[in-house]
Amino acid sequence: MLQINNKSQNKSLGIIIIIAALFFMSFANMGSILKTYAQEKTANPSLELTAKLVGTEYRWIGSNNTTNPTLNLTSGIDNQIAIKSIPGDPTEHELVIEGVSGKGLKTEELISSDEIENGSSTTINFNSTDIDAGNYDSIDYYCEYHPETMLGKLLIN
Ligand SMILES: [Cu+2]
Repeated sequence: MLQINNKSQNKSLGIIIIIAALFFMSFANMGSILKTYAQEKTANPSLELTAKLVGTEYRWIGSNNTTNPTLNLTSGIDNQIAIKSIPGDPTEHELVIEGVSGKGLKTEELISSDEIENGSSTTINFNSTDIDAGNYDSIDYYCEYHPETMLGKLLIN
């Protein structure tokens, strides 16, 4: 009698362990699903640059108000980068993306946008499969007309 009881207790314990394991596995899965969702949600708004006069210098301002932000791009997909100008500001801006190699000595223009001015905006598509990212030490962006003050980095993850 005691032995039967023990066996059924062991069986119940086994079932409880399996249920607990499934429970935690689904939780772990849920975490990664939520994480992926959060990354997708935050990926796009960060790829927005507004040309703004800050004091006496033009800067690229990111969507979360950062100056010349590092743009985090996803490899292998089209990353849309939007650039905007401020209405009433007649100064022209143009986004250029370049690959930098040879310890900063060699630069190669990869893409350039249309010009924006006076409230207009445009987007460019950047897909890492279109370029050989391994050829470059870094990939940078800048404004054709204000390359000293409107510049930043692209990170491809
Ligand atoms: Cu500019």
